[in-house]
Amino acid sequence: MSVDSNADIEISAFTWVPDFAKGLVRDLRVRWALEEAGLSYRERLLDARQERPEDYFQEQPFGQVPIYRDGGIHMFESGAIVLHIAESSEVLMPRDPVGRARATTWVLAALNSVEPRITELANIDLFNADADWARARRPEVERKVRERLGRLAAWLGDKDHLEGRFTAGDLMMATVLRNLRQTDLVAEQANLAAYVARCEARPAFQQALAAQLAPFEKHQPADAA
Ligand SMILES: N[C@@H](CCC(=O)N[C@@H](CS)C(=O)NCC(=O)O)C(=O)O
Repeated sequence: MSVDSNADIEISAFTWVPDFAKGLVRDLRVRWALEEAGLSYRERLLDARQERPEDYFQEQPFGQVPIYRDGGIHMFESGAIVLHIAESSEVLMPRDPVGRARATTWVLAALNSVEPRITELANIDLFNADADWARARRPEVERKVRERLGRLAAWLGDKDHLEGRFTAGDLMMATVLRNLRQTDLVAEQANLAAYVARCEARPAFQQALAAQLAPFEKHQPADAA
């Protein structure tokens, strides 16, 4: 694993999260990108159940994870961070302008066109499942997610990746689609399910996932056992 307390790059993450969030916290994207790029990083671990330290709001105005620091570079927003890391990695970002434009486009498509609908569904399923408003709203939200996934599956067709080879766009899209794991919506599209599995099978993803999960074991709160 590339977590190294002496590394120049620092990212933030949580010490522990409940089961529904394990493997989905957005530092995973950054860890994965760093693994793909072959870069080591150190962790700043925060307690998700406590107020953020006041100085953390200087790093992330909304108090969320992840942040990224490397020397004078201080960043927040997982999409911006992944694009930044991708600049130094041909694995994540093709060198040719056409390939770069397409990879960047897919990172933004994942975050702007796919993630909002998926987040709305996850908010219903994970936090509000029993609320009357959620029961009333869910079918329409699910329909909209299914519509987006259908279009995405049509784009993907029988390709292995969104643009023929793995890029930061696939990394971002796969992490977004994983937020549907409480549903069968991805499984409904066989090529999408295979696509997510293909991305998850990458050694860099596996290392990133293991690194996110590692602190959770150590910091398990007594009332969560
Ligand atoms: N748009 C932000 C969202 C970050 C975000 O939602 N982080 C969550 C964890 S996945 C968080 O820190 N939640 C705790 C909170 O909002 O206080 C990004 O992509 O970095």
